[in-house]
Parts: sequence; structure tokens; C-alpha cells
Amino acid sequence: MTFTRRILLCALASAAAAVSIPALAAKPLTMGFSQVGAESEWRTANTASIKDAAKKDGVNLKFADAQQKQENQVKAIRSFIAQKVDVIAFSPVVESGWETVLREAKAAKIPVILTDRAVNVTDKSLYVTFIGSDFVLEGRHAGEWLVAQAAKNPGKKYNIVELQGTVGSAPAIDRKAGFADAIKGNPALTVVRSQTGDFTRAKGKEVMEAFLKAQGKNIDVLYAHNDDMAIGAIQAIEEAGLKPGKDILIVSIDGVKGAFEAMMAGKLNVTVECNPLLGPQLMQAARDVVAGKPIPKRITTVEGIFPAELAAKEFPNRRY
Ligand code: GZL
Repeated sequence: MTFTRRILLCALASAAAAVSIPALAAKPLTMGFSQVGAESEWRTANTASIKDAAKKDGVNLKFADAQQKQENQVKAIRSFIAQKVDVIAFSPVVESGWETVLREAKAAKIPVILTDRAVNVTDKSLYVTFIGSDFVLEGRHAGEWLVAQAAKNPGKKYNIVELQGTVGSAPAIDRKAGFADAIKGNPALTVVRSQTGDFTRAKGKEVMEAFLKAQGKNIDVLYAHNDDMAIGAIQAIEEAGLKPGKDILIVSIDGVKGAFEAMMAGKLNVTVECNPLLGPQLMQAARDVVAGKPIPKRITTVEGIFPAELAAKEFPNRRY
């Protein structure tokens, strides 16, 4: 072999080695993420947090919006399995119906991380961890705020109407349970109507219109499982000639900017925070899982409660 050819081969070999080692070492982690949809301000902030964190972390994110349909999430998860992603993460639109597709992910040896909402499965090995809020506690905080309000007006009875979240979803089931637990046995507080508004402003307005038609002036409180439904209901209350936040007290959950604006306008009385900014925690958990590091089965987000009197002071700090 000529001298020149030998030099060329050595140069090529070292160049290949130079390219392959860092490339192998820094092979970006690929995550398949199935998102519920784009139904609320909270969801928009949650999606932004996940996409921003993936970008910052160098994670190759394959993102699928399910438009609030479970069948679309199952399809997306199957597609991620076929693409052999390193990790699958998703926010399950409802609690049940996941065993089959999660068993397929397990058979393909792809770890699954739950974020935001939980699933109801007997085999807990079907997911590695669940990162999200304690929705029962959020509902309890909403109920406790109302109990404290009622205590200031002894003898007054409060008829409560409830706008539930998406039927079958963990936040709807748990926020209803937590609220009911907090007001249980209190003679001043009665839930007179309860119906799903599917977490959207449009549906929240529509159902509140129906409540107002059925109950007339006999509504004292609205408990909404998220701010978007509360904001839709505020429109319905005003169109009925009533003052939201005064004629009808409004208790809500999420803590989105729209809720703070409504509180500063005197139209909403309290919002219980539900933190959507789960992106950084999710990327860290994904890296740990892929690296084989042990991680807790449950990672709970820390959250606050914001009554209207704190809204103006807190508003500048809001990140979603
Ligand atoms: C809660 C999340 C809920 C929000 C709604 O973690 O799943 O879904 O409360 C959103 O705003 O639509």
C-alpha cells in the first residue's frame, strides 16, 4: 500500500472515530408524547412547557395531540412503539382502558411515564412513574375555602352548582371527591346540580346557561373543575343579568392568567393552583429512566391557593 493511501486511511479512521464516539455518547433521547388536546389555557401552558423543556434538554420529541379522544392516544402510543422510541410519556384523557396498549409498550421494552393525569391499571409495572398534581387535594382546598366563607354568614344556605371536567378523567373524578369530602355534613352547603363542561369555556358557558334556566336565582355558588369552564360560566351569568363573584360566588381550579384577570375584575373569588409546568421534571425523569436510575413511582407537584384579594399581587409572578 502506498504511503499516501496509508495516510489517507489513517485520516479517515480517526475522522470516523472522532464522529462516532461523541455521536454515540450524545445520541439524543427520543420521546413519544401523546397530549390530551388543546382544550384549555392550562393545556396550552402544559404543552409549551413540555416542548420548551425537550428543546432545552436536547430531547428528540415526537408530539401527538389527541384532540381529547382516547382512541387517538392509543394510536399515537402504538406508533411510538413502531418507531422504537426510547421512552413514551402521555397525559391519559381518561383513567380506564389503557391495559392493552401499555402491555404492548412493556412487551416492546419501552418505559412509559404518566404526566398530569393517572390511569386505573391493576398492574402498576405498566408505567414507571406518574408526575402530576393531587387532584383530590385541589378539590378539598376548593371546598375548604367555601366552608370558611359560609362560616362568616351563619344561617345562610348556599345552593352550589358544579361544572365537572371531562367525564372519566382523573381530575374530574378526584376534584369532585375532594370537594364533596370537604363540604360533607355542612348544613349550609348543598350541591344542587352537577354536570360536565368537558374543561372547555364553550361547554362551561352552555351548561351554566342550563343551570341558570333550571335554578333561576337559586344559585349561590359555582364550583368549576377548571378556570376555563368558570370563565365561560361568567359570560353566562352576566348575560343572565347577574354579577359573577357577587350574586354567585365562583370557586375554580388551575390558576391560569385568565382566572387572575377575572379575580382582579371582581368576577371570580378563588382559584386553586394546578401546575402545568411539568416539562423539566418530565425530561429529567425520562433521562433517569433510560439511564436505569431508580425514580419514585409518584412525583407530586407543589401548588398554592389564590383568593381574589391576592390576585393583583401574585399576577406579575404568574408563568402560565
Ligand atoms: C389537570 C388537567 C386538567 C386541567 C384542565 O392536571 O388535566 O385538564 O385542570 C385541563 O384545565 O383541561
